[in-house]
This record gives sequence, C-alpha cells and structure tokens, in this order.
Amino acid sequence: MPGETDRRIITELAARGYNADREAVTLLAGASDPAGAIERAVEAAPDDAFKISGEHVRTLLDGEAREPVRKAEPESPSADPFASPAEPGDEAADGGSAAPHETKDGPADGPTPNDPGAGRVPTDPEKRLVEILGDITGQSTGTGEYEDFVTVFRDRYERLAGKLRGRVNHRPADAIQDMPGGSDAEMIGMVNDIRSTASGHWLVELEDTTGVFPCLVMKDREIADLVNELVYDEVIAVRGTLADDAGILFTDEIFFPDVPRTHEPSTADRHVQAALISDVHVGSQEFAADAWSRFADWLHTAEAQHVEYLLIAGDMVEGVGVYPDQDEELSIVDIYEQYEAFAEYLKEVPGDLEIIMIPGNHDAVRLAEPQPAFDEELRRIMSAHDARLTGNPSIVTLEGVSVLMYHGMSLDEMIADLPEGKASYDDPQKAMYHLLKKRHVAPKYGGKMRIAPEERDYLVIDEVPDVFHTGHVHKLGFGNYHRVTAINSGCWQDQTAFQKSVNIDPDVGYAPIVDLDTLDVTARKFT
Ligand code: D5M
Ligand code: FE
Ligand code: ZN
Repeated sequence: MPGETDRRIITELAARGYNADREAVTLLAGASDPAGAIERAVEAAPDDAFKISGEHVRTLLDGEAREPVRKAEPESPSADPFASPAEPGDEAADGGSAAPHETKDGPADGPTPNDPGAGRVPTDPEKRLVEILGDITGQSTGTGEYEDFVTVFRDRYERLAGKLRGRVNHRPADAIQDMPGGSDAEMIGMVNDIRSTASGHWLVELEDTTGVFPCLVMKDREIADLVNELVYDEVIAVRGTLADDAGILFTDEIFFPDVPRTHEPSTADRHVQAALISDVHVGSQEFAADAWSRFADWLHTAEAQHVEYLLIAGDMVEGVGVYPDQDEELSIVDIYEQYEAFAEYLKEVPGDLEIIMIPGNHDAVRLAEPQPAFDEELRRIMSAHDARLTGNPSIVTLEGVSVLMYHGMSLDEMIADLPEGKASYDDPQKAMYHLLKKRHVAPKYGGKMRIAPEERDYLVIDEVPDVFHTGHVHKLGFGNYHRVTAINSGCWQDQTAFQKSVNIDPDVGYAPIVDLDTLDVTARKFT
C-alpha cells in the first residue's frame, strides 16, 4: 500500500479536482511545507489542466528550500509505493497451471460498401434491454481524507477475501505469529511487498487487518512461476508450513480470487450484436476521421442490421494537457469544442443505436478511478442519439449479457509489471485475463494509477461479467478466460509523435462486434 504522505498529497489534489504525475507527488512530498506547496501548485496550475506535472511543481519550488530526500514514513508498515516490484526471473515462463486459454480470431475483411438499396432497417426498440450497475456516478462519498483510503482498502480486502474463504481455512496474521513452528497455516492477505532473497527465492509479504506476515516461495517450486504475476495490493491466499522459529511461512500453494472454471456466461435470446469501441480521440490531428466515417456508413448497411448496441469505453476526445507537448498535435484546442466535434461524429452512426459511453483518462472527468460519468454540461453537448453515460468502470447488461466496461488505465502497469508472455501490448487481452484472475480492474495502487478514496472499492470485480471490455492501450485483442470474453478495442487515432517516442504502434479503425446470442467476436477493419 502507498505511503501516507503520498496518499495525502494525492487525496488533497483529488479534492481540488487535480491529479498529479509521479514526479509531482514526489516533489510535493519532499517540499518543506507540503500542504502549502499543494496550495501553491493548484493556484498556479493552468485553468485547463487536470493534472499537476512534475515540471510544474519543479518550477514552483524553485528557490524554495526543499529537503533533497523524501522523508521516511515511520508509521506506515508499507513499502515505498513507488518502488518497483522485484524483477521476475527469466525462468518464469508462461504455462503455469492457471495460464489463461486464449482464442483469437483474425480480423475480418474490410467493410462492405454501403449499398443504398439494402440499408439498415431499424429494429423494434421494445426488444432491447439495458441495465447499468456498479456506477460511481452520484454515489461518491470520498471526502479525500486519509481514513477513506483505509476504508477503501479494507473494503477491497473484505470483498476479495470473501471469494477466497471457501478455498482456505485462513488465520489472521497476528494469530499465525503466535502459532508454533512447523504448523500448517493458511492466510489471506494483500500483497504488501515482493522481494527476492540472496539465494534467489521469493519473499512475499502479506498484510491483513491484523498485521503482516512473510511468505517464502522457493525458486525451484512450480508456484514460483506465479510470483512474477503478483502485483502490489492484490488480495491472494497462501497455504504452507511455518518455519521452525515460526517467523516465516514456507508456501506450498497460492490462490487467486479468480473466475470459477464452472462459470457459464449468459447469452441473449435473439440474434443481436454489439459494437465495442473506445479511444476515438476527436480533437487530435491524428483522429482517423475517414475510418470513423467508413464505420458509421457500414452501420447503416443491411449487413450491420443486427448491431443494435454501441459501447464506447472512454477517450471520446483527445483532451488538453494530458501529456507533454500535446498541444502541438491538437486539431481543436478547446475541450468543449472537442466534445462538440465528437457529438457531430456520433451523429453519423444510425439514430436507432443504443449507445453507452464511459469516460477515459483523456476525458474531462476526474482522472482518479472510479471515474463518474460525464457531467451535465458534457451531457448536453453529447446529447445526440440520447446515449447513456455511465461511470468508469460500470457493468452494462444488454439483454441478459453483462459487459464490464472499464477504460483500461491499469493495463499499462499490468503490461509493465508482468513478463512478456503473460501480458503485452500485442496481446492486451492477456493483461485483462489477469485482472479477471485478481478480480479487480486496477489492483496496484500508486505508480501511474490514481485511485479515489471511497467508502467502497468500486474497482473490485464482484460479479463475473460475461464480457469484459477495455481500451486505452490502443491495441486490438480478444480472447476467452474461463469463458469470459475479454475484448480490448483498438482506437480511432493514428500514431501520435508522442506514441512514436514511446514505441506504441496502435491498431486503428477496428470495431470488434460481439454476437450477444453466442458471444462470438468478429473484428471489422475500417481503414
Ligand atoms: O493511451 C494510449 C497509450 O499510450 C496507452 O498504452 C498509454 C500510453 N501512454 C499514454 N501516456 C503515456 C505516458 N506519459 N508515458 C508512457 N505511455 C503513455 P491514451 O490514454 O490514449 O493516451
Ligand atoms: Fe486512448
Ligand atoms: Zn486512455
């Protein structure tokens, strides 16, 4: 879990409507008067900024006396929230017992030209059914106090531990500390630290509401292959034997909350389809307007007759001030004008479509997750087709098929932390499998992820969805994990100079189409 100073800074900024990058938080934490520095940073922030950057804080603190090293946080038992987890060993390859099964169809052929003689015939809207659950909008109780972090982590622990209790007969950390050496013990805890020992074994420190306990995973055991997929703050269970001095648990088994293998997805009662897209990025010079228009035209054809739902998983617009020098690549510099332009593009799709949209990190909504739906002003601008606007994440049920919509900000960190074979930009669905396995859309706190303190952890995947839809990484990928259909939906933005600099090669102009009666997926290409 993150250090208290960082949490405070993040919550203080969130309470003022800002997020900050890692460097900014570090600099503010190191300021001689962090509270004052936060005030000054917010005051001096540009009007249109959603995020306080390290550069901004550096400029501000210039001339002010600043402690060169971040203070230790003696009250916190946590590890440095910004330290990276131990590097997984090379021997840790894919193919562990829980390796997700994947099926990936190749993208289908290009669009069929619009045949004006055989257009889309609007279906009977009475047949449609949409329910929305798990949306933070209007429910936010977070006051930005430190206590809210304690509450949200406790809620996460309780709810995920509930999924593990059936599999282990767990004892709290403080009870395990009192058990005699050599006893068998089982514990459910949040991953607090992962270290490699001098001899190459793994020390995984688990934390529950009573304390922490170190669990040793021997490097030559089969379960050692699971250590490289652990991330900080996820909840797991372990089974093992206490060492003679009872100070450490020799771990034999690791359990994840996971999706039960018996999971049976629900399907619709009729042949009806949903198009799942994300990352439109209107307002960027690289917005792929032609591909978008081809997609919209195709939706008007008879071939797209059964596509009655359109789900958009965030990043409607390019936004402003999202990354360095972004303004040089904007075609529309005003955020509201970006939404107006997006609304015009949305009008190109058939008016009878049922549209559901959640925000992403480029949208004009608080960056910390869970993100509430677009506000009233943006709703007014995007009123075309009477779209339903809900929070990130949300569970949207379409004729009985539940779709967990999540923009996907945590995917970058999953891909960075997990070995290539277990998650990569080329196979973003594999990173999604791990989120399903951890039953949390953004398990790791700190780093790049901003998590808003709330009374409840809205990011826990309570119910197993039938379909999991994310975007954000701008890569197309889909497959199945324990019969959940995971889909990451490409983007509508050509490679930006910024993406080029960080080696992101986007999949532009694809629309994955899901048959809601079979859950089959076909990706259509519109470039
Ligand atoms: O994200 C598009 C992709 O670009 C996604 O994988 C994250 C990556 N990205 C975005 N910002 C950064 C920074 N600052 N560093 C590295 N990678 C980044 P999007 O949300 O559309 O910008
Ligand atoms: Fe995006
Ligand atoms: Zn994004």
